[in-house]
Amino acid sequence: VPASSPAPHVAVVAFPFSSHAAVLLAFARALAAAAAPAGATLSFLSTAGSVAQLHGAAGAELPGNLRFVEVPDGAGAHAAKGAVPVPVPRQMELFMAAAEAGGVKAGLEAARAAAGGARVSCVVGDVFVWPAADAAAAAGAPWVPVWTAASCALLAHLRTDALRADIGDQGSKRPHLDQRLCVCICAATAASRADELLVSHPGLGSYRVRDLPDGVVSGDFDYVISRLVHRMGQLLPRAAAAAVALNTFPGLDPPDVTAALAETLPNCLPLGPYHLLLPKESTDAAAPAAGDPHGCLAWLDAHPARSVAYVSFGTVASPRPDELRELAAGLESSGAPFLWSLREDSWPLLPPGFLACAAAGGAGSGLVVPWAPQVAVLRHASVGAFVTHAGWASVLEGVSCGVPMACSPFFGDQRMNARSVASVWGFGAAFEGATMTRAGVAAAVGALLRGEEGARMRARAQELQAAVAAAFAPGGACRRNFDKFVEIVCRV
Ligand code: U2F
Repeated sequence: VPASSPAPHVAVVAFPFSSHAAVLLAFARALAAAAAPAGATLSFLSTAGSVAQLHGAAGAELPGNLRFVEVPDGAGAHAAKGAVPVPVPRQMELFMAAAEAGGVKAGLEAARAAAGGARVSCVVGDVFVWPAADAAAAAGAPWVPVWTAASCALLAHLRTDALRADIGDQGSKRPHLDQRLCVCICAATAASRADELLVSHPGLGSYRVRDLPDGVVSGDFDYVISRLVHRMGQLLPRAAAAAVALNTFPGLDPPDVTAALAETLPNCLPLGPYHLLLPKESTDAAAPAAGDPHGCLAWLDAHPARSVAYVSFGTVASPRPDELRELAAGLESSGAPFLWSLREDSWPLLPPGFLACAAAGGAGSGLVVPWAPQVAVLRHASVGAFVTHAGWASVLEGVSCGVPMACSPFFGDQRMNARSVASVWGFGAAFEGATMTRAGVAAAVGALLRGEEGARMRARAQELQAAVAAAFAPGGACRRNFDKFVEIVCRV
């Protein structure tokens, strides 16, 4: 930055749901550190609820040049004290309506005020919050979007209109909420073309119609996320001129996916997994004692190498009660020790005596916790298998730790991620039919920990782990792409 130019002021706009905001905050912290020499300040825009959650998270101490700025959540009267909790999809609708009706613009103004009047010179943000593109344009700043999920899912959203024209509406249900207010059902595609490979759609030839994310050709097109990603897919090619950050590393996406994306978005910069962009000290600081209140790492220390199955379904999905019981029984009968991160509101749904029995020790015993420091857990030498919903952050964390996985996708992009894991990359398996049964779980865990197929999957995961390590080594491809990204957002 020339001496006469004002210092860059970068606004980072979060989608304040599921793991999106936490992933973007990791990205923003890395950006703040890298842009500090250019004198940059960063304003991280999210809702009050999300900011409170991020503040509470372990290791979330902010760098001096990064501050939180609140944007409207749109909840208004719904948030009145004592009111019934608003289901998450409704919260998303309210937030997006507010964002479109001037919420992001108001956030940019608040960021400017909080920065002593320094105009926002660049708007970086989660692509989901597409109204940020207009708000940036109105503020005379470029919009540089950050995609948090898989490249193939982005491709499906960019091609939604073409896919609908080809395949039509395959029907099926929308994900529903149970009494725990968690998304609980997978929108299975039952239509006749479900098993067809998408060979006539560049980059999507390895995926079947049934693997496409909800809201592309199946599910409820009116559901908040379906509308959001559809609109985003239409807008992105027009609005994202300078760069698009991708949460992937060179060598992971097959060449046809990369080429198809580049045709629509020529300035993609693969620089993920984003959590690896953080300076090493801060990831280490976020790991043991402070971030591990339930003693997962000490429990893992007591087990032999590659003997434990780690189970987690991310921040939104929960198995149906019947499936939860099957999973519990399957883990017990696998004979393997397991560490299971499970929301506490699901504990009463476990089979009677399961928790006591799991804690008793011996074969098939385990530790059930409401939250685990997942990255540190997956890095631990005793973890040999990962039973996951195939949320994108989890897939990346698993592969960057070289852990093979068994995927039980629930909704959204998870079926597509599971298909990639099992059929494109080959470092895991997917539960076919999308439900977990006792026998299926026991077999999958046993195969990953002890079988020949599991050994092949582990070897494949370790190859990709090495590719991640190379991409993040000094001078590696992700480091170079991140430098480019920093240079773009610091141009004032
Ligand atoms: C949505 O994903 P989720 O938030 O449900 O799942 P992930 O993308 O896998 O992210 C979960 C994160 O939460 C962390 C874990 C991941 O970074 O390390 N975590 C943890 O630290 N401890 C725990 O006990 C449990 C989780 C959506 F549902 C997916 O379909 C999308 O792929 C995803 C990205 O857009 O967002």
